[in-house]
Amino acid sequence: MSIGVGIIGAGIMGADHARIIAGQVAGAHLVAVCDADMGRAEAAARESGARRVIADPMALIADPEIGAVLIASPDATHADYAIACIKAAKPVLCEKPLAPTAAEGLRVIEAELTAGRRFVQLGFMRRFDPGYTETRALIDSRRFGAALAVHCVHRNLSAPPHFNEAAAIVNSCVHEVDISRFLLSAELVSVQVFRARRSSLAHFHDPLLAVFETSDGQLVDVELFLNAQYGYEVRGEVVCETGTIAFGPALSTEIRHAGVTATGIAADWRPRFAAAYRIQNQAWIDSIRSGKPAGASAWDGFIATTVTDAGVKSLGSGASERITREKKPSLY
Ligand code: ISE
Repeated sequence: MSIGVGIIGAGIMGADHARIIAGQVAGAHLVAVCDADMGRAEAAARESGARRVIADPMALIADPEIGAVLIASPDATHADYAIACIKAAKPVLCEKPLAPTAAEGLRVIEAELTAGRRFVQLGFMRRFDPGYTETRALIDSRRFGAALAVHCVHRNLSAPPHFNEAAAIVNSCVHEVDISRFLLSAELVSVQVFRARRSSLAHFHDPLLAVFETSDGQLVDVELFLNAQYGYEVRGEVVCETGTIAFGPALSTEIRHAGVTATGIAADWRPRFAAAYRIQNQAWIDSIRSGKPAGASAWDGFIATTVTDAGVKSLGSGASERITREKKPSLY
């Protein structure tokens, strides 16, 4: 039987997920969309063909037609909605981050522990991007020896007006936190954030440079430039003992004309990670049907918040901050 999905949040990601669930995922159908802005919810429902618009997120979670919930509302609301879904025994795909702080993220872990079951898949979609999965398989094969260091580039066209330095860590850099753990199969033990010379076009100190140290002694550097002006670009390179592995950007056509080579650059993450979102959402639905969890767990989301907490602390102290090592419950 097809799983009825309800989406909380009809902003840029909620609307995109509505399109993906309605048109690109097998075994599920979109029942309803919810947003504090009814006009926005109606527009997303119209565009995706969702039958209903529900004003209250808690009513959406309780709705008997809805078997699974996708949370794409503002970051600060993720934990409360995820906990409500766990209490209602409904599987959740929750956009990243799990929460803006570890203290809030921990509440979701406690709710799953109380329920004795995992309900949450975290939307770290890069884990499903073909470039990242291939890179991880190459690292695991040790074909080029051990992985020693990773360089990451994370650039956005421009940051929204509500963004600041802390949001750059909590909302954007959280992807590199998760992908470092995913690619290297290691935990992060420290983080230090540096401020580069500030772009005159940014409304907060941008770009930032973050450096993580892993439990295996590897270093990961991340250039976070959220007002790069020219487009959206996410890529990186893993340095191994006898070679390097570069990942991203997603390939598009390359044009050679009039003495110039040109490739398109996406304006935001949706086209760049279109395959990742589609594969992620299908894996979510498949995992509900099979009972076998897929992708990042609430635990992965929680661990990421412990790192971003330390990153925000480093913004204040200017120093390298240790990350508290958490003991993983057997549920995960
Ligand atoms: C945004 O929220 C995302 O999740 C994108 O993937 C990321 O690249 C961007 O920096 C975030 O603001």
